[in-house]
Amino acid sequence: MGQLVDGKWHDVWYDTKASGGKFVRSTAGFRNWITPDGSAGPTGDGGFQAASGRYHLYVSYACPWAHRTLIFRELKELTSHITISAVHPDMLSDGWTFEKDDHGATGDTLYNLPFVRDIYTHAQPDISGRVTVPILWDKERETIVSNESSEIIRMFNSAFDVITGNTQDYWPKTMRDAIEEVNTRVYSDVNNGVYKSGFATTQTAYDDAVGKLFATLDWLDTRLADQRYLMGARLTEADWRLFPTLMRFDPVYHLHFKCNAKRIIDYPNLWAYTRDLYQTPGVAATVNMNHIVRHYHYSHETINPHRIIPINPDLDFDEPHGRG
Ligand SMILES: N[C@@H](CCC(=O)N[C@@H](CS)C(=O)NCC(=O)O)C(=O)O
Repeated sequence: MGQLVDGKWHDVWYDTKASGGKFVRSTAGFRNWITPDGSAGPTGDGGFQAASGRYHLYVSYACPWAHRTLIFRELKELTSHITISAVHPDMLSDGWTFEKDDHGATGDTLYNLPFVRDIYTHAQPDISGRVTVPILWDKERETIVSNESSEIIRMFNSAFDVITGNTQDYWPKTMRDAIEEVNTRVYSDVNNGVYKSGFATTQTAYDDAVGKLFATLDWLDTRLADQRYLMGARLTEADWRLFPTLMRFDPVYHLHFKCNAKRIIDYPNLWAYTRDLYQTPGVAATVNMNHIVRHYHYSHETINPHRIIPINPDLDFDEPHGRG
């Protein structure tokens, strides 16, 4: 774990002193958009036209933010158009690495570089900032298009439709405001809420985060009592943004991040909904439970100094869900 300062690697853990023990996630630095015609998107520069084989996705199977992008790559039939490299699950003093393993870590299939930080300095030699995944890479211009997952999934949702012929829309125009409202609460209290609980270094910061987390899980369980998906009958990006956190909750966050008031299997609607989403064609292939469990327990020395990997519940995500 560390960050780049003027292109040089510094091995430092998250600093929570300045924020009263709270974990504060930094914002992503590359915010360009792939568009069908190469015109500029809502932020960043233009010149990133959708094309088959031009773009590459660097992911960690452990990372919930990267997981969203893998799901959209599957659902939008982009697997033969956007190549991927998957990092090693252990994130230690060198940050994410391209070591290979037998469980899905591929190495850097583009440049054969040793560390993910080398991808950032390849894009910008004097770069400062955290070295995060996912990274959407442009092979033609040899630079990073975006390292912000919420924007990468919106590009995947529509920018390649002419190439793939897949016009399934997970961010329909008429539902955007309502989706945003759910996304905002789910991001703050659930997706990021588990990290705020787990990385808190004061009781107050932990109490605040974990209280909001379970209040929002209760709210979601009630919401899902009489509708199949978060926005009703239609599957949208709101569901795909929540799902990666639900998949990791019982095996990792419950114990490792002290999110232990309840498990997802204790919520009848949320648990059936998690299985429903998991059983959506293409999605199971994006889940690598080995990398998920290994990454958190092995990488976060401040939380689990002896790096013991716990036994974990044997969850059956394939069990019939009875929804829809
Ligand atoms: N805003 C980013 C956040 C990505 C992120 O924080 N990824 C984590 C892995 S789960 C990471 O790479 N952390 C390394 C670090 O913070 O140094 C996104 O959603 O794409």
